[in-house]
Amino acid sequence: MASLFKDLAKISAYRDRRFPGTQEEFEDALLRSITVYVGNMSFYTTEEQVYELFSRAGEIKKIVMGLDKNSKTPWGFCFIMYYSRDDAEDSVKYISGTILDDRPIRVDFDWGFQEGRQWGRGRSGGQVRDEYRTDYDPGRGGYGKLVQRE
Ligand code: GTA
Repeated sequence: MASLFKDLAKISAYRDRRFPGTQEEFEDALLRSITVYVGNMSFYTTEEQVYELFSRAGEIKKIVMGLDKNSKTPWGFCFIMYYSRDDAEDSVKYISGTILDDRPIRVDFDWGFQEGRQWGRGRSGGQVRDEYRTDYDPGRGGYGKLVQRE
């Protein structure tokens, strides 16, 4: 395995509160996973654009676009499943931080896609962190949802 990702502290800052296992199992899943999560995407970015960029790291098995629970439309994140671990690692190493639709995207190892994980978990239907956002971000629906309600 590539040495960069032997250090668990570097592998992911994100912890999924809904992972059905121990911390050790979670870390083990991240080290073996062939799935990556992509965040900070524009709501307007399409699956075709994601495919085009991420297939540069290797052959893609499947893409699942993240959706708003209410509108069922793309909501700025997605999961990408590769066929090989090396390709998933390349995607985190080389594509994270690059620009897609004028935005720096974040690519993170993911423990594995399961049905239901494509939905935003925020009370508004979108992503949790978008609810707390206070800046105006035209690519992600304007102000954060809580600010919009004030
Ligand atoms: N692999 O970084 C990630 C990642 N993120 C951010 C979401 N997902 C991710 N997967 C990987 N890496 O399947 C996945 C989730 C889920 C789907 C949608 O995307 O596993 P979500 O973004 O709507 O919800 O998920 P998630 O991930 O559960 O929320 P998050 O960002 O961790 O927030 C958790 C807690 O932090 C909440 O209790 C919230 O109250 C609090 N919080 C988050 N952001 C803020 C903030 N800015 N201010 C205050 N509190 C905050």
